[in-house]
Amino acid sequence: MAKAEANSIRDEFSGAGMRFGIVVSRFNSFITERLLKAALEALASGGATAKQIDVVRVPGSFEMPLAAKKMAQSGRYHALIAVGCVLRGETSHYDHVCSEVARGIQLAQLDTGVPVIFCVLTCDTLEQAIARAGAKGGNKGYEAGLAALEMAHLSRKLSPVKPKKRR
Ligand code: INI
Repeated sequence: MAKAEANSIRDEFSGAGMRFGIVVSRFNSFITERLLKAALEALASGGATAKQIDVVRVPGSFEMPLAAKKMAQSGRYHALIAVGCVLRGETSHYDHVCSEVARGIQLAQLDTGVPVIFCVLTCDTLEQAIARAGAKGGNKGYEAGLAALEMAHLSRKLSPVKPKKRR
């Protein structure tokens, strides 16, 4: 008889009983609204209904970490998604926004223990962004929605087990 393997913690993609929050940057909304639409489709594919999802809009990607952290701290969500699009301009502004949003989103999830999916396109051109926010080359928003479903489950499974109360 084959020896038993270690417990495998399976990933799951059901949104039943889960709550999700999405922070969307209005900057480059032509792209971010497409990413949002696809993220909502992915959550719906897992059975998550509109009632289970809150969408919060912020001015730009730079503002997303604070909004995500506050949402995570509220205790209302099993997973969050940060949706943004940063396009390279002529100055170093792009680099500052990119590094701070990535750092801030990572800190938000590590500080709170609530998964925050990084759905921020960082592109040199609008064409590159369109290719990643459309049907043809796939849509990073859809991938982010699936990641949120998966991480919501994994995070719940990896959380401390509550000891049973003694009678
Ligand atoms: N915000 C973005 O989300 N994408 C960009 O491409 C961008 N550019 O290029 O400037 C951008 N800037 C705004 C920034 O996120 C803040 O909203 C702003 O600096 C106010 O804090």
